[in-house]
Amino acid sequence: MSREEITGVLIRKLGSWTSGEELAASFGISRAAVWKHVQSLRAEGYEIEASRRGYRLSYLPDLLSEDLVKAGLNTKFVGRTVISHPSLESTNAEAKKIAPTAENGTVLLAEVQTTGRGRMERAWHSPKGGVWMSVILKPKIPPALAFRVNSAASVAVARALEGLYGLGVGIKWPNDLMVGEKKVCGILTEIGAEMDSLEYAVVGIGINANLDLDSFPEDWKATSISGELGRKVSRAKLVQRVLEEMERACEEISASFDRVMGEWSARSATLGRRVKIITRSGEFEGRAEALEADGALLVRRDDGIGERVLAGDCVHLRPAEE
Ligand code: BT5
Repeated sequence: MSREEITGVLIRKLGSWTSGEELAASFGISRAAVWKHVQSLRAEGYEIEASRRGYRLSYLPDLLSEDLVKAGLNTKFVGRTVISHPSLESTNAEAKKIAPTAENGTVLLAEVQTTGRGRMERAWHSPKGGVWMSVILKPKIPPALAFRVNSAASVAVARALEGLYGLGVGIKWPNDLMVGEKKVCGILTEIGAEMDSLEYAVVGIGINANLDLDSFPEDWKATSISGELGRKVSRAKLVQRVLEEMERACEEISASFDRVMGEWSARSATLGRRVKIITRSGEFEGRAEALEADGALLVRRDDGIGERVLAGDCVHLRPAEE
């Protein structure tokens, strides 16, 4: 019997009473042990009333605890193991440590990251209220196709944000999720690989969920879900939906990647725009013309030459042309 199972029962019966006797009997433990679990849940912020009728959960805290993320999660393998930390330097750094031995679909969460990272060693601001998460995936694909995991993740988060909140989400190449011109989510995928096989992919997802953006520099052009909706959202529900969509998109990685690519293109906030591309070897401007099958962005320079960009930064210069 685990605490997780008791929480699961209380969550399913949110707002109704369950007798202590019934809980004790169904999990084969004493009533005193049930009471101990209830107290530890209360200490975490769950509001649980106790009376002669038993226990009644009346308030779910906005926590990314293992219990809350797993209760009602509808996946086969993503999120079977969930590890939650109050604070970590970076969920990606921690995930890479455990990835070689972790099971496929393991999820790491932190309420706060002290040194969250973006691409190219940039800092990712990760205060309380966001979703800072890494998912360890072990798809059976060659390392050359690892970019597919990244595309699948952006499509998955976009599907989740749209499905849950009706937010129109665009994907800015390579994989920033935008509401209008503002960034709501960043994704950083890191891999471990042998010559011919991918050992693991750590997909780091940072979603500005319930964040007040006053502390964010204006020039980051960031937004948050709560800022867009004017209300806070349940982060546990958000994580669940992202994990469900991730699993679906993962299954499409090998079976029907065309569908992911099609959706990635259809959701692209970059195609058709004038962009500035910044790579390690320099920068240039042009018009973003197409997304290619290997994830490259095809940019037509002003002198007519087409450039395939596989890695780098892309700055949107003007709104999409009609
Ligand atoms: C990204 O990098 O967009 C990838 C961010 C991935 C973060 C997740 S959180 C869980 C996991 N663990 C980690 O340590 N990381 C991953 P990039 O495209 O390089 O964008 C970074 C830039 O975005 C920064 O230089 C800032 O300008 C801006 N920025 C930083 N924090 C932000 C935030 N919370 N929201 C919006 N923009 C932000």
